[in-house]
Amino acid sequence: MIETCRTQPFSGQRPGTSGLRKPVKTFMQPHYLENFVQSVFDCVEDLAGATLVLGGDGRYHNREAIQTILRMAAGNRVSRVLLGRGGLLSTPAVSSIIRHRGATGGLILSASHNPGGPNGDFGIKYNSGNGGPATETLTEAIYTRSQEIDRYYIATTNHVDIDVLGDTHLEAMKITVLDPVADYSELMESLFDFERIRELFRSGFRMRFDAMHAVTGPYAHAILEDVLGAPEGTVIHGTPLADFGGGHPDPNLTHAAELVRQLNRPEGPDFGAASDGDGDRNMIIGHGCFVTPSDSLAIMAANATRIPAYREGLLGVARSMPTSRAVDRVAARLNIPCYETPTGWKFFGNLLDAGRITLCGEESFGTGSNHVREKDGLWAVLFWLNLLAVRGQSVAEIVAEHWQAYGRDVYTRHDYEDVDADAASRLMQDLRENLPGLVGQTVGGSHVTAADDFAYDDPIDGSRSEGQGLRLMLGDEARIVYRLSGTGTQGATLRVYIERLETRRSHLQADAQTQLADLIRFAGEVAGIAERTGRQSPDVIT
Ligand code: G16
Repeated sequence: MIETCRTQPFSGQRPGTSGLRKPVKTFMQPHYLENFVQSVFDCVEDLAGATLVLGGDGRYHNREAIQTILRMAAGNRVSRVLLGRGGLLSTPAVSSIIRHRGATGGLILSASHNPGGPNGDFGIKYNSGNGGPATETLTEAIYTRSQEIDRYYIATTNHVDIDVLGDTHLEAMKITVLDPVADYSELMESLFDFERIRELFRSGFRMRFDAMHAVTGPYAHAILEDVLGAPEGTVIHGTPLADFGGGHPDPNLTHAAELVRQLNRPEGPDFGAASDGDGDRNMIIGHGCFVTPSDSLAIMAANATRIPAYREGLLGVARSMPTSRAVDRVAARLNIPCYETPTGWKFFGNLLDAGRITLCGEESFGTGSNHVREKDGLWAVLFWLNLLAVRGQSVAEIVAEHWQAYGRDVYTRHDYEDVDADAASRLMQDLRENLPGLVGQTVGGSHVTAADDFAYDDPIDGSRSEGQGLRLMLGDEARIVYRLSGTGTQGATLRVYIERLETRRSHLQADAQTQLADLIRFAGEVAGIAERTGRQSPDVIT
């Protein structure tokens, strides 16, 4: 039976950089999840009779939310749901299933790299028929709907078994429980030279992949160990846990500290990688060598033709605005276009769909290509494995050669987390007003040559996105960017991105914090970070 439940709007259901993310406790309030899901359903065209993909990263509340969404999908006359077994699907796997099985769209349950458990975060986002995150136009429509909603539709059936592969029914709706890994693994095999990677492992090459007790565990065990023959033990923290083992599933130098320690030991492995809660982020490290996400994107672009899927060359590349300009230098040399978009994977979708770009990436540990419409953690790891196998060099050697050829965009990001939200927005507002006066000032020998509030005009659909981050451009190809994160759930997170091009060979390997010290100091002073936030230093440095 389908029931119509009366409800009232909740304030604050506006999707952020990537869907709606809130503390689990917020999502567990009666009607909270239902209101948002119904708002999505009310905005998706041709929902009745549609096929949807559904899965999440396995965090606390995932299984309960899946049951609710299944009953609501039946209540809204969806004809079929493709569901990952146990409610698990990585974000790139959802994107791939939507595309390859011709689904109308999909719902992903994840708060990405945010901690899980009863006191952690939960999240939900809708991906459209191209497999990519809903556009800003759609997320705004969903938000508007959530502010006027007064009813939702739900089947009264009790419980669906989500752990057994195969078909079941809920009212008239068919539910197909899929192996979460199979389709994705096949797609990866079609892109990379798996035989070459097998040879690499056979030759004694050692790797550690840290799944951080999140969704990529089953994918990494299956692909790296079972299919590619990496020795057992290559994948660490490979069992998804509802609270990620109490950890923070964010693949960076702070939160994947154990992996970093292993790679830095003299007898440590040759290659290390990690992924986040929902499997779309990646961190790449070599033996004693961390590859910044911006450099990783540039190195991938420069070497793409060595990888089977990209042998024909790249149509173009794109990066989010705060990502370093390392990839721009590669694009210039390859004579291909390079687009600069706001933060958020959704801004790459149109460029990928229109065939303007093949590779794209962000400083926030995200890289991807036109094979899906999400960033893809394991894809990036396989790309690097394939590259290491073909070049027969270490990660450090590949990075060093790249810097010698293109220069090094020395880069760092400083995050101030859980800052008072009003103080953070005043800081940004005042800085915005002061931008014109900063032009012409000199800092540590560099001149501020331009300053603006970044806005993006989408070349495909003509939409304009304003207020996407404050930029100070300096001489010597230096830059400082300030943004407020759109993914945090506590107070505000201020991100400051600092970079400068280094071309002197003797300085290429120097420590980034030391090399950028003058710019870091200037960035703090200009925005008054210490006085306004009460913080003397950032919480996370990457
Ligand atoms: C999301 C988005 C990314 C974005 C990142 C950080 O990633 O998909 O495009 O770069 O958030 O955004 P912000 O700087 O606003 O916090 P994920 O992995 O969290 O879904």
